[in-house]
Amino acid sequence: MTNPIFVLNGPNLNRLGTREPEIYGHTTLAEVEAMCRQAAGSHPLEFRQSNREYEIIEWVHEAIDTPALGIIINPAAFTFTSIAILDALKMFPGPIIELHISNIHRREDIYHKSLVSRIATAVIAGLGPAGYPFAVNAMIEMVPDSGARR
Ligand code: CA2
Repeated sequence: MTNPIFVLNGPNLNRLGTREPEIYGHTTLAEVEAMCRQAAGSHPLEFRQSNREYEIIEWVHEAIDTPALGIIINPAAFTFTSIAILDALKMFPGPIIELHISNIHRREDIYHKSLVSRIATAVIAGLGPAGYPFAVNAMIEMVPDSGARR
């Protein structure tokens, strides 16, 4: 059994594609999930979204215990506020890709200081929804022994 890739999404991303298309595009989160599954091929993928910090922490613990091959996380606003998610991610021994649809560094100051970046293996920001399948491919290639058969 191949270890799954966890793709975790934070608050408000369930509304992707409905507002601010100039920043986030028109793609919905369901479409982002389909893009990830296509990139993953036969590789197992857990794709989740929550507006609750607690739930995201629980999912990181699940990724640790499973264990997941790697975690791709768009923590959304929790990127800038959640030491609890940072602490949970620190316990995960595998690769972590922090992902943002927008380029957070081109935006207002409040979006500049990610707590997660200091422990992330890699950071993807500004590629739009295309960043997700890019991250899935990168994760599979990052772990040569991932057993991916596509
Ligand atoms: O660019 C990203 O992916 C972000 O993580 C999105 C977060 C924002 O707080 C980060 O700075 C960057 C916000 C997500 C808001 O979700 C929306 C959902 C529907 C329409 C517009 C935004």
